[in-house]
Amino acid sequence: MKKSSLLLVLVMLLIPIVFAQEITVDLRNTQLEPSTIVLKKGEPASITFINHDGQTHGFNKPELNLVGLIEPGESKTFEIRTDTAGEFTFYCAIYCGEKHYNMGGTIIISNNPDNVELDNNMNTGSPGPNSPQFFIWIIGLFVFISALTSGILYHKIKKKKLG
Ligand SMILES: [Cu+2]
Repeated sequence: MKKSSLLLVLVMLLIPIVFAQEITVDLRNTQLEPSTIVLKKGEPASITFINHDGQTHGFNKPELNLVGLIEPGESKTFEIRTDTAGEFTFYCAIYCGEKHYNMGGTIIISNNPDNVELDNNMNTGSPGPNSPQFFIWIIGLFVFISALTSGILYHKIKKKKLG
C-alpha cells in the first residue's frame, strides 16, 4: 500500500473518534447535572459520570449499555448504545437516601439532535458546525491535505533534479 493511501485510511479511522459524543454528568446531591442528554443516533457516544456524593450511585439500563456502579468520588465512563432512536429515562439503581426515587435522567437519541427542544439543563452531545470538535476536524483535514500536497510536490522536484 502506498504511504498516501495508508494516511487516508488513518484519517478515515480517526473521523469517528473526533466526532464521538462525549458527555460529562455530575452526580451531586442525588441529582444529575445535566439530567437530559441528547445524542445523535448511530454515532459513538460516551457518558462520564462523576460522583461527588458520599454515597454510591448506579444505573441499570442494559438497552443503553448503561449498567454499573459509581462509587463516592469515582468517575466512570460508559459507552452508550445509540442505534435506537427514542427517549430513555433511567433511574439510580442503588438506594442513596431520601431523594433516591427522584434521581434519574433522560437520554434522547435522535436523528436530528439540533431540533430537539429541551426544557432546562440541556446538553447536546452532537458536534455541529459550531462545536470545537468540528473545527478540530477541519484543521486536521487542512493539515492532512497540505501534508499530502507538499509530499507530492517534494517528490516532483526531486524527480526533476535527478532527471
Ligand atoms: Cu443514587
